[in-house]
Amino acid sequence: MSTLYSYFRSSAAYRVRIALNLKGLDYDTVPVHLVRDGGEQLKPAYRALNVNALVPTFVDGDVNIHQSLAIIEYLEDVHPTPALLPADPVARAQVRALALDIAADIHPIDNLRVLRFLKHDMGVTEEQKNAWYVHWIVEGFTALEARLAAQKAPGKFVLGDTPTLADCCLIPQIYNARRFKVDLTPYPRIAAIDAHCATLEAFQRAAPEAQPDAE
Ligand SMILES: N[C@@H](CCC(=O)N[C@@H](CS)C(=O)NCC(=O)O)C(=O)O
Repeated sequence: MSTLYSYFRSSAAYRVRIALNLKGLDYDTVPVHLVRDGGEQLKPAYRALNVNALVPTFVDGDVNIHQSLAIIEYLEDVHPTPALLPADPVARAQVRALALDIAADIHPIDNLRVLRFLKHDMGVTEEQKNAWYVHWIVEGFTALEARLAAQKAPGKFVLGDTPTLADCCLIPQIYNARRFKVDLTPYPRIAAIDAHCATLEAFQRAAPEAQPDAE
């Protein structure tokens, strides 16, 4: 059985948990506490698995893959059905682009180590740190909502009526937005996709509160 090194609140690990569940794949969870004792991700034992000191890491026998999107694309290659990327090249590129809007352009600037650096090394206040966090979500969600609103045939998910890599990225980012009390009313399409995904078992089982290390 494969193992996912995860943290219940990690949105990057949450993406992979959704993908594993959508594909019906069993896995073991090894929690890596990102806060306790200065952060278990920074300890030698975890760095030996993933020198980046970030979760998730996916391990299956000799296979060790880091980066949530690379893990999901690996799962897609090895277990192609149900597909998380459309077959059509244009739709495939669009799904990847929407996933990257979140995973490359919103999430990294709001990551824990960035927030820690802002607070402890740059001397910003807690309020300024939170304003930074919310700012990048609002920027990203405003653009994403505009893209979703412009779709000619809006579906239940980010693109169409089946869940894709883009939904695996969006739902955890919405969880983060709620944690930081971002008002979601300006984003009705995003909120509708979230509401629909919340009815599905694969998303429910991947949620932070359903994890063995949930606090
Ligand atoms: N691009 C990476 C991001 C991984 C990442 O930033 N993980 C966060 C949790 S969501 C983390 O481990 N943060 C620990 C830290 O910042 O020290 C991926 O998609 O896997």
